[in-house]
Amino acid sequence: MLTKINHIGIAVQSLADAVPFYRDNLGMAFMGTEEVAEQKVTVAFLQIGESKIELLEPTADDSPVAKFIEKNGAGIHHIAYEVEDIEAAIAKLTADGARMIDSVPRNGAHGARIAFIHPKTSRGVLTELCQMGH
Ligand code: CMX
Repeated sequence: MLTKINHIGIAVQSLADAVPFYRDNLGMAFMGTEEVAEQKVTVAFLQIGESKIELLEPTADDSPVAKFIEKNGAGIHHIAYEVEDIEAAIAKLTADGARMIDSVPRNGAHGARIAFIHPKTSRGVLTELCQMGH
Protein backbone atom coordinates (compact mmCIF):
# COMPACT_ATOMS: atom_id res chain seq x y z
CA MET A 1 0.00 0.00 0.00
CA LEU A 2 2.83 2.42 0.92
CA THR A 3 5.56 2.89 -1.66
CA LYS A 4 8.14 5.11 0.04
CA ILE A 5 8.71 7.93 2.49
CA ASN A 6 7.76 11.05 0.56
CA HIS A 7 8.84 13.52 3.23
CA ILE A 8 9.42 14.23 6.89
CA GLY A 9 7.71 17.37 8.18
CA ILE A 10 9.59 19.61 10.61
CA ALA A 11 7.78 22.44 12.38
CA VAL A 12 9.80 25.66 12.53
CA GLN A 13 9.11 29.15 13.82
CA SER A 14 10.58 30.79 10.74
CA LEU A 15 11.49 29.50 7.29
CA ALA A 16 13.82 32.46 6.79
CA ASP A 17 15.75 31.28 9.82
CA ALA A 18 15.58 27.51 9.20
CA VAL A 19 16.07 27.14 5.43
CA PRO A 20 19.72 28.34 5.34
CA PHE A 21 20.77 25.58 7.76
CA TYR A 22 19.16 22.78 5.76
CA ARG A 23 20.18 24.22 2.38
CA ASP A 24 23.64 25.63 3.08
CA ASN A 25 24.96 23.69 6.07
CA LEU A 26 23.41 20.28 5.38
CA GLY A 27 23.61 20.85 1.62
CA MET A 28 20.08 19.74 0.69
CA ALA A 29 18.65 20.85 -2.65
CA PHE A 30 16.15 23.66 -2.02
CA MET A 31 12.98 23.11 -4.07
CA GLY A 32 11.12 26.31 -3.20
CA THR A 33 8.35 27.41 -0.88
CA GLU A 34 4.58 27.22 -1.15
CA GLU A 35 1.68 28.44 0.96
CA VAL A 36 -0.82 25.70 1.79
CA ALA A 37 -3.74 27.91 2.81
CA GLU A 38 -5.99 24.98 3.74
CA GLN A 39 -3.43 23.87 6.35
CA LYS A 40 -2.47 27.41 7.47
CA VAL A 41 1.21 26.84 6.77
CA THR A 42 3.91 27.98 4.41
CA VAL A 43 6.22 25.10 3.54
CA ALA A 44 9.70 24.77 2.10
CA PHE A 45 10.79 21.51 0.45
CA LEU A 46 14.37 20.28 0.36
CA GLN A 47 15.28 17.14 -1.58
CA ILE A 48 17.41 14.44 0.02
CA GLY A 49 17.78 11.28 -2.09
CA GLU A 50 14.33 10.10 -3.13
CA SER A 51 12.73 11.79 -0.12
CA LYS A 52 12.24 15.35 1.03
CA ILE A 53 12.33 17.41 4.18
CA GLU A 54 9.32 19.72 4.52
CA LEU A 55 9.87 22.70 6.80
CA LEU A 56 6.54 24.05 8.06
CA GLU A 57 6.00 27.61 9.25
CA PRO A 58 2.54 28.44 10.65
CA THR A 59 0.65 31.31 9.00
CA ALA A 60 -1.98 31.75 11.75
CA ASP A 61 -2.21 31.31 15.51
CA ASP A 62 -4.82 28.56 15.07
CA SER A 63 -2.67 26.62 12.58
CA PRO A 64 -2.08 22.99 13.71
CA VAL A 65 1.63 23.73 13.39
CA ALA A 66 1.38 26.81 15.64
CA LYS A 67 -0.35 24.65 18.28
CA PHE A 68 2.36 22.00 17.91
CA ILE A 69 5.20 24.52 18.38
CA GLU A 70 3.45 26.09 21.37
CA LYS A 71 3.22 22.69 23.06
CA ASN A 72 6.50 21.06 21.99
CA GLY A 73 8.74 23.70 20.45
CA ALA A 74 10.13 23.24 16.94
CA GLY A 75 10.80 19.66 15.86
CA ILE A 76 9.63 16.66 13.87
CA HIS A 77 5.93 17.12 13.18
CA HIS A 78 4.94 14.25 10.86
CA ILE A 79 6.07 11.53 8.48
CA ALA A 80 4.46 11.30 5.05
CA TYR A 81 4.24 8.05 3.11
CA GLU A 82 3.42 7.91 -0.55
CA VAL A 83 0.51 5.75 -1.68
CA GLU A 84 -0.69 4.96 -5.18
CA ASP A 85 -4.40 5.05 -4.37
CA ILE A 86 -5.25 7.26 -1.40
CA GLU A 87 -8.98 6.38 -1.34
CA ALA A 88 -8.10 2.67 -1.15
CA ALA A 89 -5.55 3.33 1.59
CA ILE A 90 -8.08 5.34 3.65
CA ALA A 91 -10.72 2.64 3.18
CA LYS A 92 -8.35 -0.13 4.30
CA LEU A 93 -7.10 1.78 7.34
CA THR A 94 -10.64 2.71 8.35
CA ALA A 95 -11.73 -0.92 8.04
CA ASP A 96 -8.73 -1.87 10.20
CA GLY A 97 -9.94 0.50 12.92
CA ALA A 98 -7.43 3.32 12.40
CA ARG A 99 -8.50 6.78 13.54
CA MET A 100 -8.33 8.92 10.40
CA ILE A 101 -8.15 12.71 10.79
CA ASP A 102 -9.17 12.92 7.15
CA SER A 103 -11.66 10.39 5.84
CA VAL A 104 -11.66 12.27 2.54
CA PRO A 105 -8.40 13.42 0.92
CA ARG A 106 -7.58 17.12 0.98
CA ASN A 107 -5.15 19.30 -0.94
CA GLY A 108 -1.48 19.40 0.03
CA ALA A 109 1.57 21.05 -1.51
CA HIS A 110 2.57 20.34 -5.15
CA GLY A 111 -0.95 19.26 -6.09
CA ALA A 112 -0.72 16.18 -3.88
CA ARG A 113 -3.82 14.70 -2.27
CA ILE A 114 -3.23 14.03 1.40
CA ALA A 115 -4.89 12.45 4.43
CA PHE A 116 -3.66 12.34 8.03
CA ILE A 117 -3.82 9.43 10.47
CA HIS A 118 -4.22 10.50 14.10
CA PRO A 119 -1.02 10.15 16.15
CA LYS A 120 -2.89 8.03 18.73
CA THR A 121 -3.28 5.33 16.06
CA SER A 122 0.27 5.60 14.68
CA ARG A 123 1.85 5.29 18.13
CA GLY A 124 2.69 8.92 18.77
CA VAL A 125 3.65 9.94 15.23
CA LEU A 126 1.36 12.12 13.15
CA THR A 127 1.25 10.23 9.85
CA GLU A 128 0.36 11.53 6.42
CA LEU A 129 -0.62 9.57 3.35
CA CYS A 130 0.01 11.34 0.08
CA GLN A 131 -0.86 10.57 -3.48
CA MET A 132 1.19 12.62 -5.88
CA GLY A 133 -0.48 14.32 -8.83
CA HIS A 134 0.80 12.89 -12.11
N1 CMX B 1 2.83 14.52 16.43
C1 CMX B 1 2.59 13.69 17.47
N2 CMX B 1 1.61 13.88 18.37
C2 CMX B 1 0.86 14.98 18.21
C3 CMX B 1 1.04 15.90 17.16
C4 CMX B 1 2.09 15.63 16.25
N3 CMX B 1 2.34 16.46 15.22
N4 CMX B 1 0.13 16.87 17.27
C5 CMX B 1 -0.63 16.60 18.34
N5 CMX B 1 -0.19 15.46 18.91
C6 CMX B 1 -0.73 14.81 20.09
C7 CMX B 1 -0.95 15.78 21.22
O1 CMX B 1 0.26 15.97 21.92
C8 CMX B 1 -1.99 15.08 22.03
O2 CMX B 1 -1.39 14.11 22.82
P1 CMX B 1 -1.86 13.89 24.35
O3 CMX B 1 -3.33 13.60 24.28
O4 CMX B 1 -1.04 12.73 24.80
O5 CMX B 1 -1.54 15.18 25.03
C9 CMX B 1 -2.83 14.36 20.98
O6 CMX B 1 -2.01 14.31 19.81
C10 CMX B 1 -4.11 15.05 20.61
O7 CMX B 1 -3.84 16.38 20.55
P2 CMX B 1 -5.02 17.40 20.72
O8 CMX B 1 -4.56 18.54 21.53
O9 CMX B 1 -6.24 16.73 21.15
O10 CMX B 1 -5.31 17.79 19.26
P3 CMX B 1 -4.76 18.98 18.49
O11 CMX B 1 -5.82 20.01 18.47
O12 CMX B 1 -3.39 19.37 18.92
O13 CMX B 1 -4.68 18.35 17.04
C11 CMX B 1 -4.00 16.87 15.35
C12 CMX B 1 -3.74 17.35 16.77
C13 CMX B 1 -2.87 15.92 14.98
C14 CMX B 1 -5.35 16.16 15.33
C15 CMX B 1 -4.04 18.13 14.43
O14 CMX B 1 -2.80 18.82 14.52
C16 CMX B 1 -4.31 17.79 12.99
O15 CMX B 1 -5.44 17.62 12.57
N6 CMX B 1 -3.23 17.66 12.16
C17 CMX B 1 -3.37 17.34 10.75
C18 CMX B 1 -3.17 18.55 9.88
C19 CMX B 1 -1.80 19.12 9.99
O16 CMX B 1 -1.00 18.82 10.88
N7 CMX B 1 -1.45 20.01 9.03
C20 CMX B 1 -0.17 20.67 8.97
C21 CMX B 1 0.75 20.04 7.93
C22 CMX B 1 0.28 20.35 6.54
C23 CMX B 1 1.15 19.85 5.44
O17 CMX B 1 2.09 19.04 5.63
O18 CMX B 1 0.87 20.27 4.30
